[in-house]
Amino acid sequence: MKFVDEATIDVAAGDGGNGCASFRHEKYKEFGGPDGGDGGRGGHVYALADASLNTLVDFRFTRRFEAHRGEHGKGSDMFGVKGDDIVLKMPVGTIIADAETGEVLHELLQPGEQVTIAKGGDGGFGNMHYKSSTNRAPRQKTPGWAGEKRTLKLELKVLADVGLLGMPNAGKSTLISAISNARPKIADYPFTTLHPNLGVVRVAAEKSFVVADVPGLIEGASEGAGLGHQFLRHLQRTRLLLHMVDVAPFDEGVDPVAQAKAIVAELKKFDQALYDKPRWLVLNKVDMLPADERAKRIQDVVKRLKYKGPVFEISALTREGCELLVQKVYQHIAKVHTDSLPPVDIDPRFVDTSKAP
Ligand SMILES: Nc1nc2c(ncn2[C@@H]2O[C@H](COP(=O)(O)OP(=O)(O)OP(=O)(O)O)[C@@H](O)[C@H]2O)c(=O)[nH]1
Ligand SMILES: [Mg+2]
Repeated sequence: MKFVDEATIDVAAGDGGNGCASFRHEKYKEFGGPDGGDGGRGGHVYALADASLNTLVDFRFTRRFEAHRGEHGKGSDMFGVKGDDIVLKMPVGTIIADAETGEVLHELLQPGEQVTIAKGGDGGFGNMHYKSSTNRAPRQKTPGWAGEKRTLKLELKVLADVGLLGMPNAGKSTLISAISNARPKIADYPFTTLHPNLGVVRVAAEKSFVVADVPGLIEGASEGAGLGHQFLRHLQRTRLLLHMVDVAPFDEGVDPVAQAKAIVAELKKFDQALYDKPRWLVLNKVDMLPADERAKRIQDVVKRLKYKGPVFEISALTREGCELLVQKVYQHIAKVHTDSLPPVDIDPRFVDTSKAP
């Protein structure tokens, strides 16, 4: 399942510096002539396709990017210094369009591809530029040209990296709301979620992944029980499944272990490849367990499930354990991601964005 991640940003290239009008004043030298230098060019704004990024979430935190202006020209033949350029790193596949007209300006297709998205203004001419045989003392100078300023809409079609799997009411939608920008409906009745929701999780600057919340799965789904199991196809291209289990079911008669086993059986019936994907156990609603029984109850669930992989104890409601889960998921995704990428040469000159505001 694809969804479109979007961001709108303002970019401003630097204005050019003004040209200077000045005359050479030196001892014993009369009529020294014009020596006003040109202004420096304003900084450009570039977009660079970076294969290690997979969402546009960073552009929702910083929305405005301005390159420096060029310096003004000075006397004694001094040209203004050009303004520094800035480079905005974007995921491969980003479509850059003019926000007002909708016109597509660029599509970043190759890792390392770099395009200019706002051109710095040229510096103005100093008066030394206007010197001629007929005008030996020109006073003309021109101001610098303005840098381009525009509002851009960025769009990226993203695929989910991680899928949430579990019984209705396990807390899948609560978790995606806690960790991502998605705000699906949450309620204490089963089958609240009828369609998959995708959310972008920002782990840190330039570190993010996409998570998919799907409807609840129940025993017999392969025969059409509940909402069936067709929606599981949305998880087929993910790299990791989080199996959410409610460890404190409201109904005392419900056994979390039996529920978890039923989910795994349904998964296998749907698709062997999905069943074979890495799957981590996420025990949710630990806030509902009495403190003195918590460790024992969790140990019991893990033991009876004969589960050997990573186990997380969380409360999607209070957010306990969610930060750790997010960090571990990101490490896993980033590793799979880089392992599957061909090596690319990115011109190191363009990688440093430390000067970006
Ligand atoms: N106490 C507690 N309640 C939780 C927790 N996580 C979710 N809930 C509650 O459990 C109920 C179900 O949560 P949802 O997030 O809608 O569950 P879901 O897995 O998305 O359910 P479906 O969409 O029906 O499949 C809601 O009333 C939530 O407030 C938790 O960690 N602790
Ligand atoms: Mg839900």
